[in-house]
Amino acid sequence: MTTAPLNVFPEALRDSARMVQRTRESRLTRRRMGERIEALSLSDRRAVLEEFHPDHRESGRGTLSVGASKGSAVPVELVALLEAWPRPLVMQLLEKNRAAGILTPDVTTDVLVIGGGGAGTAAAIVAAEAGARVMVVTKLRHGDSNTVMAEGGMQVADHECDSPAQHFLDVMGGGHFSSNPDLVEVLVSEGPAVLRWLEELGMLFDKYPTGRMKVRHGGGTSRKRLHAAGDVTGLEMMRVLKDRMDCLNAITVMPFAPAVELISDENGRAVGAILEQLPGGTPLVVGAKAVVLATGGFGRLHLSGFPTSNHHGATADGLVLAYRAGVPLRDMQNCQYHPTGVVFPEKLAGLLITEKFRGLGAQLLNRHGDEFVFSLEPRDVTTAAIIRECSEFGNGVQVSGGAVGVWLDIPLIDQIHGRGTIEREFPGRFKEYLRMGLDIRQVPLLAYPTLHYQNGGVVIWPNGGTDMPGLFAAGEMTGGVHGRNRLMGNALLEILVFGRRAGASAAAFAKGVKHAQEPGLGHLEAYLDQLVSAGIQPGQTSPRLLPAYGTVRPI
Ligand code: MEZ
Repeated sequence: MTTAPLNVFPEALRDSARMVQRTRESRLTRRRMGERIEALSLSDRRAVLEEFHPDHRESGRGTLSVGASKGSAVPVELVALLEAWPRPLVMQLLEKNRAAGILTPDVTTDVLVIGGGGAGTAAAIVAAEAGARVMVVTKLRHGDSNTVMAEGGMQVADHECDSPAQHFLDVMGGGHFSSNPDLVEVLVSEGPAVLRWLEELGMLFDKYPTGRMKVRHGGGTSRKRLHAAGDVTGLEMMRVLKDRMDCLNAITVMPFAPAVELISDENGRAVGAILEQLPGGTPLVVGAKAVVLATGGFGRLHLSGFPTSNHHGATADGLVLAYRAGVPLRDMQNCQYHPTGVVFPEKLAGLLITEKFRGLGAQLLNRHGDEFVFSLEPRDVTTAAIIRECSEFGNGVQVSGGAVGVWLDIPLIDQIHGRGTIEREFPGRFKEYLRMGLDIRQVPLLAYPTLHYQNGGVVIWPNGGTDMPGLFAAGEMTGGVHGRNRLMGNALLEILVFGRRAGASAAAFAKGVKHAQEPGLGHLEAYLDQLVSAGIQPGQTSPRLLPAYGTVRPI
């Protein structure tokens, strides 16, 4: 047994890392004999979730006192944003609107897409292909999003042993039967067509030499249906989406132009947005016949102080805009903590260690090198079991600075599938960790749950529409597809299925309407009235745009 690679760990971690090496052979033998740690019973799952999943902490929960979902429990960090006042630039334009009775747009388009990740880009492509004039505005650069950070893959039921019906059952069960079944039906039924579309666009999926797609298991799935491009699936997806958009040569993209408020007409229809261009904050009012919101989730709010796997722009901007316009939210109290975020090295804390490692056999182990949970439970269950192992049973590995974690035994993968598998299947992470001195063919990684995904969001209809006429939404900022818990690989599918639908619906809607006669901020006036009635005075402002520690330097 070689111990040299373990020297990369501080002294305090090495003894425990050695235990992982010591128990590996016997764990492998048990696996070869078909023995595996039992999955939890439904009642045990419920018990561990209720006691240890962060969603169940009273301290993290607040109640909305205004808006369409008044009375609902949502994370306290989100209450602060939804009950804040508009940004100063919007207040100035509100005064202008009050004086003139109208907010005249600086530019117009048919379809305004807010957000340049996978869902927004898919929506823009489909809307432009349907003949609409399309403008994409994005807070950072086109493509900066959780999409490009998605590693492990996309679920699609395309193999003989599988079916959309089976996929439907997995999504419903994984979400504790709380998803909107109409949305789930759309998700799973359109999966195979989305896969074909991506192949036509040139996306390079993992395949056997025969051309057959490789598929893997994800947590909580009854079939292998995870399609991946190594461990850079989202990056590869975004590559082909951006290529397609560029080739259309018909879509205007404005980077560094976050939307800070919607505009509406006298009938309450969404008719554009106010942008606060970075750096400097120059306003731009965009008039549109239809608007698609696809701004992603809220990971960078660091709920309950958790680290996050999310990109810097994930600050719930679209939720704020839609909520002020009267669109209700659902399942907001249910957040996804990915079971395996990086603990060591500390400078990568919270970054994703993809579930694909577990899909290929990597096991979760406590400080004694013992497996304590079936590694492919649904995500919320695995997360709760890790937190219990560390906090209740004291079996976590302590890192200086107070962090704690459990081991993910990655070297096991090469022993199960043959040498070279780790390098081939995880080309991105393999090189990244090697640069940090961690050869993941030889050493396990230390992991702990990290805030990964917003399960809930704005209520949408199967066509991507919302309760506000002219406003469509797609992707992580929407709720209902995953219910209270998302299974791995369904987010990349969702952004494309519902991004495409929102784009098609917005283009069709735009064809049937004219630009607003009296664009303005009537919806905002109504929301401010509610804030005042609830005794909420000006002070905090939202949307926040960047986490407190984020900066955008002049370029
Ligand atoms: O869907 C996800 O969140 C995903 C594929 C994550 C991962 O572990 O790679």
